[in-house]
Amino acid sequence: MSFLFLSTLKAMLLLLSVLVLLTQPPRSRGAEVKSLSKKPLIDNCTLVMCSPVEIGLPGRDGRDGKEGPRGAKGDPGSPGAKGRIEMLDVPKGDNGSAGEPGPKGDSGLRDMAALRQQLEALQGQLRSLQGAFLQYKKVELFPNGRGVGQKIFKTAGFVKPFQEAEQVCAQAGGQLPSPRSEAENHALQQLVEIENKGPGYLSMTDFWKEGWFTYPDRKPLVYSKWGPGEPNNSKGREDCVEIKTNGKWNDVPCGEKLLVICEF
Ligand SMILES: [Ca+2]
Ligand SMILES: [Ca+2]
Repeated sequence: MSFLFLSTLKAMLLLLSVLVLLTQPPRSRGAEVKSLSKKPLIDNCTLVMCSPVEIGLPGRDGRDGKEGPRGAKGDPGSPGAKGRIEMLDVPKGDNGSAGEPGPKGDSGLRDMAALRQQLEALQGQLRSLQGAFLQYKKVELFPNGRGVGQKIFKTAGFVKPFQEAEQVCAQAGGQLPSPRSEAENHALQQLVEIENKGPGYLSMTDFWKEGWFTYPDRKPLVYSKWGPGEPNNSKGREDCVEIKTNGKWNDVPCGEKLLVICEF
């Protein structure tokens, strides 16, 4: 019984398959057979269309697209490799020995020679001026002047009271004589002798303290040539000093008119 049923079922399924095949269009069947026989695997479209698999195989690469916009500036690159010289890292060598001195220049020598010539010329002019000055000094001091060291004494050739004699010398830029050595006193003595107008005035007085003679700046004497018994302040009114023809000093009244000699 069951065998009979199964045989019947197989027969019905076979019959059903034949009916399905017969109901499909003839062109569709032919195309399917043709495509499968001529392009088995290369035509992907055919395979996709006809294959029951849902995810198809990758397609061919497409054509390159257009060039895109310029990109942003990239980050700085890493430092390059060390250069050749640094890589060698050769230590610094010692200084070389000094070279031989070059030939002497002649510019400095020319300057020195020019300066020497100028110096010799100035020295010649100085000697000439000194000679001219000494000659002029001799003439000026003859016969009523004397030079002693840095001092010059010269007579005015006339007599005056003490105060007027002081004024005469001051107006000439000098003062009455203040002999501070034997040489200076001797020069004054010569002038008194040459003028032959009697004794001459000296600058010292005892105005400020009787019997205590000083220079005009009130400093005490450093040299003196008083005659015997002088100063005696005769009659109590002798406060000035005269130098006689023998070079001795004597205190006298300041109102006496004596030879004016100035010290410069
Ligand atoms: Ca006196
Ligand atoms: Ca006297």
